[in-house]
Amino acid sequence: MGQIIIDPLTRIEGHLKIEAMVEYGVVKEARSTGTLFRGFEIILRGRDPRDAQRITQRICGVCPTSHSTAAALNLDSAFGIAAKIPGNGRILRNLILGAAHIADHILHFYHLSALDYVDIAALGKYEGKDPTLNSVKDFITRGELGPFITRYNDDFRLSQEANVELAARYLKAFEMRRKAQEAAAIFGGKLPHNIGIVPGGVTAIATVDKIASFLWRLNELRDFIDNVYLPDVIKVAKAYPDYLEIGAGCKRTLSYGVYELETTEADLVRRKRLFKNGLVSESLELEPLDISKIREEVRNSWYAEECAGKPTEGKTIPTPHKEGAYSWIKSPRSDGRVCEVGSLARVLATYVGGDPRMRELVDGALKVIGVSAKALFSTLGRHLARALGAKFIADSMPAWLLELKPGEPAYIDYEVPEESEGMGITEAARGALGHWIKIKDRKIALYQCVVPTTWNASPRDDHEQPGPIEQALAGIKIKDEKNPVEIGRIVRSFDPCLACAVHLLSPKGTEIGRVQVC
Ligand code: NFE
Ligand code: MG
Repeated sequence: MGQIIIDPLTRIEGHLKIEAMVEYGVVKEARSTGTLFRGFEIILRGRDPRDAQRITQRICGVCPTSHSTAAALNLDSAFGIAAKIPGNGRILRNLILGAAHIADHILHFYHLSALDYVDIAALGKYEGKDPTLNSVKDFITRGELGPFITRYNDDFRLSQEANVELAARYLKAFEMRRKAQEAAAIFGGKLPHNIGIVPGGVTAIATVDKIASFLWRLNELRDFIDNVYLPDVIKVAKAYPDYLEIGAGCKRTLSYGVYELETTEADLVRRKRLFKNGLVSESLELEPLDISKIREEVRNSWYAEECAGKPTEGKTIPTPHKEGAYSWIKSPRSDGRVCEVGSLARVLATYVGGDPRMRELVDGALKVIGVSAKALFSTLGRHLARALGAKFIADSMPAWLLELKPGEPAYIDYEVPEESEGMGITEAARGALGHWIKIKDRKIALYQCVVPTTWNASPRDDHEQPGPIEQALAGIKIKDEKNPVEIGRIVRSFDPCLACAVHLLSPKGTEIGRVQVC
């Protein structure tokens, strides 16, 4: 049996190691390892609860807006104001998060994944007049392929023209991400770590100028999503149809739902949201979300056994020499079951939940590609779900902008309670994101995050069930073990973020190897 080790797997955020055992060209089993401990939540302990909004954003440079949203919802609930957020606050939160998600979806397809499918070296033979493409051509023909090199690949299937076109869009996508980030900063104050989303609402006031400024950026983004991003994903899906069949993994998705459509309901599981919550299996049935069933397991993680449990009981005692363990990531499970999170999960929950606009979007795209909804459980199904998710949110935002009441407050004040508990569940671009807090003496006694990549890149659990990425790799054929392009494509479709996945808490003073965490 051969072994393939990719360490680190690049063009993702952070430090992921993938090991695959291969027999006769087929992956028998795979292991996903988060190789770094970060000890992030320790910083929160003993602090003013309001610091969580600022500090948890620093878990990640890619999805801080999602962490700020989860933290604000968590604190709203702990402060007893979850059902009192003003309408403008609800809408502005949606707009800031939505713009950040759009930037993130574009990042994932063009800058983190497209080079698995698009041969950017085709620009070396470009003969057109576009100055940007010619500057990249000059760069490439000088032999400076560095930023564009794919370590593994001999399986590019697009035509020369399509490669050049997609390469041009790779460059255009930078500009689009900037526009989306600018839009988020209009109400968020700044990006990547916004200062607008706070417990109680949003600090910005909606003015007609700001609304117009947001809207023209949004219009450009919608144009890009409709006429470039979604068609490009479909083009890649048609050229690589086998990737609509492989990389499915556990075939059970979990969504918390996101984008508040009301704030009078304090219970986040019952609250109406644009993307629905719930679990979806391969048979396309929607199972209700039950937060009480979520537990993190640690048998194969470098943590003491007593760390297994619900997020509200979360303990994290690092044991770097634990026998048999192989990751710093814990294994979240819902009722003991492995679940994939991500845009696929929220698109499926919304689609199976019967949202007419989502049904039209998904069915339309599947028809153009010529596959059934089951193909969504696949490598390129994840990319399609990202693009469709981007369109769904972008198309929802103009109406929200019109709902804003210029000049009216977006924030209510509150008291930090002596003692309380809270939960903030939302969706980051990469999937279900939850924050939990316990407050004692007006200080943070416990802060726990269960993060999308903790689900997706998790190691085997207490019952030795492999995590979603591990399952997605098992059984796939590797054409050339020295060039395992299949592994990169499948893993990147999950868009792993290891910085997020290993955010975990270390008890003060714990010794980790020779590093003293305090
Ligand atoms: Ni660091 Fe993150 C997102 C969160 S993934 S990117 O999206 O939460 O674990
Ligand atoms: Mg955690």
